Amino acid sequence: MKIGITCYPTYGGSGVVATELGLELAERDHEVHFISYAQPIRLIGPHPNIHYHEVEVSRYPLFEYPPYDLALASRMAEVAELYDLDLLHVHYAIPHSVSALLARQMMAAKPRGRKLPFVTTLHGTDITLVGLDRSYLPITRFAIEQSDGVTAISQYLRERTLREFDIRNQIQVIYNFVNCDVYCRGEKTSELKQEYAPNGERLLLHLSNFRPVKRVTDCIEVFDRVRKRIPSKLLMIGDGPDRSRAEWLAVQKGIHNDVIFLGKQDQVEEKLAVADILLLPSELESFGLAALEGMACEVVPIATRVGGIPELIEHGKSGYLADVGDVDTMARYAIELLSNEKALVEMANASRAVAQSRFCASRIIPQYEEFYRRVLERAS
Ligand code: GMT
Repeated sequence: MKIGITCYPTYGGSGVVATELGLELAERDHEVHFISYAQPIRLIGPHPNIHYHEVEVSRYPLFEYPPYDLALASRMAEVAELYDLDLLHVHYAIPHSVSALLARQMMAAKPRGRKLPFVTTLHGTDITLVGLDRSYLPITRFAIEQSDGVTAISQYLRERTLREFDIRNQIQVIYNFVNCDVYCRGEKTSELKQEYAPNGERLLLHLSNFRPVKRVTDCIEVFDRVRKRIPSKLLMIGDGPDRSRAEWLAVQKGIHNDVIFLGKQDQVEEKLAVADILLLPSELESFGLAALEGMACEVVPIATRVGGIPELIEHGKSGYLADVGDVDTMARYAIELLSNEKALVEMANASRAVAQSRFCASRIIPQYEEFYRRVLERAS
């Protein structure tokens, strides 16, 4: 198939999923065309089946708000025609599904009008935050309803979308995935562990875009409690609006020398694999891709019992769940686990087993391929 993929290229889990999906599809001999305003961050190195088309947005003085969604729609239609795309797959409803809808109409209106179906994948904040903003709700609902196929990344998100948007589409759940051959402990793991924990300290880790919904300061609170009992360090990977609040809190608590802010990282799997525990204390998480990536690397997740996280983590078996803001309980789980090597190893193995048996790319990508086939059949 020839598939056009659009996502937010530089920020957030939806862009990561879209990029990894494109890479996996390209490996399976599909032709993939990324259409976006910047090259997706995880799209490194050339691949014969991957093409990237940049969307230029002109900054004419009259445009106080440059119309990216229109430029995107034009580019989608252009690329679809030039490269004879079979379909578009947009990640994150706003504004991508609206642009795809326009591109579909542009293609249909051509003299030898042709079909360009599009699939929308809902990721989370496009529904739970942005989509419910009154100014976006009607257009988001309309574009979802107009999609030729809709997928959501958890049951939670599917049900919430159907309920709150009151739409009649079928929404298929296709979970987030991880390439278990890439996300695993490897040759470099112990060398890197030695670098961050030279005296054999335990390693806790957080990975996100540091937005308020991630509650990054809770990571500092949890770590502060753990560190009082167990020699340990905290690795903070990523960047975003709440980073400086977290840095300041670490300074105020006098623990900043043991909290390592690494910023945005390439080859995130190598850093993840060094950790014992991954903290994900989010206010809301429609799936929790970072937890899954950690689990594939045998890192035990301690997360909040919100959104789609319980679909991934079974409390007490493949990680721990606590209420939002309950940093004492999260710290207690971490201390208990880090004090019991046997329990830690067992749970780390259980985490990896969950990633392998339910969420590996090899299981999930065929679901997308099948979904595309059905959409194309219906559209023909
Ligand atoms: O929260 C983020 O990291 C960004 C956001 C996005 O859409 O870019 O992530 C969402 O999509 C991820 C991939 O599907 C999910 O694993 C995250 O749970 C989800 N984030 C939220 O729901 C807050």
